[in-house]
Amino acid sequence: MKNLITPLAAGAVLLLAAASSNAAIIITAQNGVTGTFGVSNIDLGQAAGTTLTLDSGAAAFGSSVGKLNDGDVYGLGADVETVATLTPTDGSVATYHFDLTASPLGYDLTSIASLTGSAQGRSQQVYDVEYSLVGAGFTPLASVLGTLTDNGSVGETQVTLSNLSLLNVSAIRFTFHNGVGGESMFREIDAFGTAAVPEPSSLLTAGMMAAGGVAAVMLRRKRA
Ligand SMILES: [Ca+2]
Ligand SMILES: [Ca+2]
Repeated sequence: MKNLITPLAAGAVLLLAAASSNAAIIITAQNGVTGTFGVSNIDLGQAAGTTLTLDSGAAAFGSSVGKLNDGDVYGLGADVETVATLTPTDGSVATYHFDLTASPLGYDLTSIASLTGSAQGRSQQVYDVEYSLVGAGFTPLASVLGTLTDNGSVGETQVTLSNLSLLNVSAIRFTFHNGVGGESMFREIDAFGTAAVPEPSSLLTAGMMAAGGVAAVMLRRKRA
């Protein structure tokens, strides 16, 4: 089995290098009235083993970080309430940690969607997002600028970061900044992707090495 592990690990390193230089991200922002946008409850952010932490800053006005990945937008409250949101203080940091027990190679991330909704002028989105590959530290991915999003006056804003092509991701981290209305009311952040699988070339290499090992053993047996 040792032969199998070594080439897979080498293949994973190659994937990581490719991922960090190939990301051609597309950021789109849409504004709408209350109820315009939906959220997912089957995204990676809500996978069974995913954990979500508020690493620094605070959830203001009775809000909580867990509202980012509960698959719900307004809960039982009205849109003006913060209880169904994470309303992060300026500079707050929140991180999704994906389940590396379920998928040791991490996850191939395709898109991220964040939704704000407010009747208090708190729907503008201003944040930085970073990603971490398995076994590595955080790397900046993108900055969502308030100029892309709603001016904070009405309704909802959905921001989508697509075409990510990030392989072997273990975590994504968000640093939130105040918009024109002060702290913004984030109602969900969805992360979409799939469990990473070894590259076919890695499997081929592993298979060839395994076959080579078998051939070598057969050769030794023949000679013996
Ligand atoms: Ca979700
Ligand atoms: Ca939510």
